[in-house]
Amino acid sequence: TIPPEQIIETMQQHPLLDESTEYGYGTAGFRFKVEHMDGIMLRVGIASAILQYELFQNTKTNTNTNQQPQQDMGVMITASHNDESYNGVKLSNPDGSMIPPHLEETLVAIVNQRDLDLFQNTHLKGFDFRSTAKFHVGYDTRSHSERLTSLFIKGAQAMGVTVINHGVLTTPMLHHIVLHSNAKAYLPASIPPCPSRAGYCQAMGSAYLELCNVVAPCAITGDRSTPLLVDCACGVGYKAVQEVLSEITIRGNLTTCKPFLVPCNEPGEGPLNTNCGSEHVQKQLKPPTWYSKTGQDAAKSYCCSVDGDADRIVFFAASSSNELGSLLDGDKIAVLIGKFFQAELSKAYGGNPKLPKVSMGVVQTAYANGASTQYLEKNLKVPVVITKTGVKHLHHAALEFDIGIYFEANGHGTVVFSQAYHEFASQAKSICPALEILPRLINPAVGDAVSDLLLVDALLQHFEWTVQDWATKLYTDLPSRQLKVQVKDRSVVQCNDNETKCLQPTTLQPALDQLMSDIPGSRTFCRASGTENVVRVYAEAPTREQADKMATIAAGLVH
Ligand code: NG1
Ligand code: ZN
Repeated sequence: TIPPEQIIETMQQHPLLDESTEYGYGTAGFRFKVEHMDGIMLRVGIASAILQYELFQNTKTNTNTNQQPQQDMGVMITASHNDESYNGVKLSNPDGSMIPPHLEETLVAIVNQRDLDLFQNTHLKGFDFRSTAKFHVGYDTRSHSERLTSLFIKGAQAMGVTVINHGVLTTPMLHHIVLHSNAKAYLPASIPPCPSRAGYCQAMGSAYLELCNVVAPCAITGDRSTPLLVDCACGVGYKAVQEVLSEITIRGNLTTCKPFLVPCNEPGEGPLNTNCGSEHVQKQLKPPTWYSKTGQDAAKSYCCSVDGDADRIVFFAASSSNELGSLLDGDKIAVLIGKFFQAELSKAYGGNPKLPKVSMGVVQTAYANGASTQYLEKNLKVPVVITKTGVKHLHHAALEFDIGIYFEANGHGTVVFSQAYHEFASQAKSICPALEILPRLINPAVGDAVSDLLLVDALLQHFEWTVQDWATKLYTDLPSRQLKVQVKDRSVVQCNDNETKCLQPTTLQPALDQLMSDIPGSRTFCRASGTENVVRVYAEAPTREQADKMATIAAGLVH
């Protein structure tokens, strides 16, 4: 611990760049052009001790929670799908989820305190500097991430926080490590704690092999005709996929087989997230540009793209070297997982009707393709909840179900399981071993591209489906188009609670309503991004031309 005067001196060396704006905790943390991040990172480090202190204080008065003092928390330094000119920071709760709104408020108040008399801040009054806080830290491959991490560490250590620096990680690895560091409080005994990068890779590799063993033995018994090409967006995903693949190869005695996963597009091969990665594929509806160089037979393509911190994934098949044949987005992943769970549950209840009942639901946002929502509700008869954009909102809503499947259309999502589910799965194990294996392959803390790609691969092998089968056998997406509108101040656009209607400017929604009534079966909405200074426009309609035209008109209304 260093004396307060020295902390203030360090803060003076790293001031907040913009004196007049309040830096907000957006959809997924503080995320700005990198020149703004130095001052923010140091202050987040200082605030980290107080966050843990507040969490502990709150739990003393809240008997409904099983949180105990001194649980580890986490910090990830990344700007996810944004380009290299951005960086950011996201914090993790002890259970690996995103921090709750009251901690975001504390953090924003401390980070934005402009006068340096920090210790008069209400959050710091009475703060005990013998901090027992412990933070796990990870960062992405951006050139500035390591430097920003050291500023976080400087601030945190000044407050007496113990920092465990795990180096370069995927975002979901960091959250998994935090969750597993507090295993006793949050994980059932059937999930062995593995709070490290190596432990994560071992857990993923062994759960994938176990799952294939019971639902798709063909996946791991010989050469695959078509391996899965993984577009790693020139980021952290590359090494993670390599390590998990090597774990699977060794554990599964697959050294003589052709690898079923081929990581492509490694760091250094091009600028991060530029013309590649899940955001490019999902929003531009185009294959990553490197795909044309692979010389792949487009008819057989089996590919996926992750984003810069590997918490999102979309799958695709190309129709030619530079055209997308099919896009399998977060909605398609959620439906695939839901369909599998439903089949396993009915097998379990068929074998033993006395098994306790568990609920299952899917959480989406307004960006979910209307055809997916309809398929879930009408065909699978699974309840669907629509929340605001941002996984923190989806995650929260998913906790209401025993099996809570949540995915944003952009491929960011996972499945959360209740305690009741774990008890059910252990009883159902002899009939349906997959039900007990899945919570070890799925990362319950946060969306995880590596975990998702293993899960999807096992399920496609199980159904004996190609990507094209997956694209056509469930439902057909309504053509949709997303556009970004550059604006001076994105906050002029304000929405209702689940972002389906614009409240400000008041003239906007009536104009959007008129557009929708002109095209039956269409839908459009606009909202301010929480990660970039843009307004996002979404449109879906019965034909591609209508969707594109509608998006262009709606974008014109925003200007
Ligand atoms: P914003 O920029 O607030 O739309 C984007 C994504 C979110 C979420 C965050 C965090 C879309 C439309 N929005 O948020 O879903 O993933 O980034 O990465 O894809
Ligand atoms: Zn991401």
